[in-house]
Amino acid sequence: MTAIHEKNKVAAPRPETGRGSKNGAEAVSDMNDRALGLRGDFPILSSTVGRDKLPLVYLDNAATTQKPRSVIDAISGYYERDNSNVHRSIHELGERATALYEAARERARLFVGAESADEIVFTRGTTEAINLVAYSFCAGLKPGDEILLTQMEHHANIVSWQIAARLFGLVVKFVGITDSGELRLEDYERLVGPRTKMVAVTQMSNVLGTVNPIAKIAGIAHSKGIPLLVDAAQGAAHEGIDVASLGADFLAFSGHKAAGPMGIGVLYGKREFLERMTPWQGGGEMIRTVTLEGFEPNDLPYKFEAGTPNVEGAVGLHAALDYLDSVGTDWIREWEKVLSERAIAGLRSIPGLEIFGSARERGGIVSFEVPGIHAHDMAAFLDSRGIAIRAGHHCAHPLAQRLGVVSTARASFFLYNTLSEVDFFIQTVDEARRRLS
Ligand code: C6P
Repeated sequence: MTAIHEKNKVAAPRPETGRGSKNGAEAVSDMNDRALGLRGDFPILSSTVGRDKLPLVYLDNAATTQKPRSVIDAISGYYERDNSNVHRSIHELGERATALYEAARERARLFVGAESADEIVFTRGTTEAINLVAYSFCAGLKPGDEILLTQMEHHANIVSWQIAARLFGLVVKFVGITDSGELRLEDYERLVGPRTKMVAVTQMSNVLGTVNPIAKIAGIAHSKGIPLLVDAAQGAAHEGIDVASLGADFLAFSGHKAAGPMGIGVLYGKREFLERMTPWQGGGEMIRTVTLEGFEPNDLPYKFEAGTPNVEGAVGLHAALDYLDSVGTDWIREWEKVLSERAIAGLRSIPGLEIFGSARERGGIVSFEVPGIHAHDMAAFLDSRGIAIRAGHHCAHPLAQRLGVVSTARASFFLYNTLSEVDFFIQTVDEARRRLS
């Protein structure tokens, strides 16, 4: 444990963070103790950075989270004991690897609350999952049909549809956002029309931290018979997912943003839609038969998994989902709320600093700007103190344009961040303001 993570350095919690039946300060202190304990599960968090060997303060969790020992061990254990190609080889290792791969699919089914493992397609991540739906679903549409997105989407949930629109002659429309960074729900009533064939929205904005009212949006879409795709890249590990209560017909998330490895992600799709959709990539495993004249696609979900899959990724994802459920997504959501409320309160006390987004429902992502200091300079200054944040447009150009900025600095939290880290972060942002402006 490093100096800024020391329990005795935890500052008194702010009164507005009180929760639960215990006295607020006590409850927050208990949660902080738990976060401190959980840090021990993540080997990288005890490492140091920079020439001065500073303790790492990792606040770039929206870009990717760190991985617990159980995930690292699951991946190396797979290569030490079980590695083989899947669904192909009639030998013991082949069968073991296949069983592990399919067990991971069942684990993902449980995590998202899908009815059947056939509705779980492994992809490289959220981006590939959305591209898959944008291509395969839109291939069945007619020129002039419409896709309804929002202005706060990540490029993965914009450009995939724009490519499909170019290929199939579709029209892409956008729901706007308010000055507080919430969706203009009234736009749905205005923009959903007879040609709307898909509504797609992010569960949580990767810039504003806004948590969107997915069930309400699903209600609007479903009342007109339109399916809903949820981009759960920022929601999966932080808000929890249940496709039935969200009303998601499609849902995408990435393993690496949920304590799992890179290069693996999940697409959930309702059977009725997946069955009607055309395969998007051709190759091994996705076919039942092939002749020189054509092919017969395989059953779900293999129809959408062409080529040798990322088995190590699936094994690591399985361990990650076990880990998240052992901590509890309710607890993670509550803790990140405490951390972000504390960060927002602290940042608000810094003269001139602007925070982007003040939605009523928000998660552990805070974007900000100190006028006169470029976000990259802010990030570099924080890095010089061992604090990792992200600076830039966060792959959301249209949102940056709506906010009137080129880039912002962004801190994002996860289950292992502590009150002391938040306080050190605020102190260092203020130091940057004094030194750089
Ligand atoms: N956002 C961020 O720092 P991939 O790259 O496929 O794992 O996830 C794409 C993606 C899709 N939707 C949302 C809401 C996202 O936040 C992301 C990834 C990272 O904000 C990298 S740009």
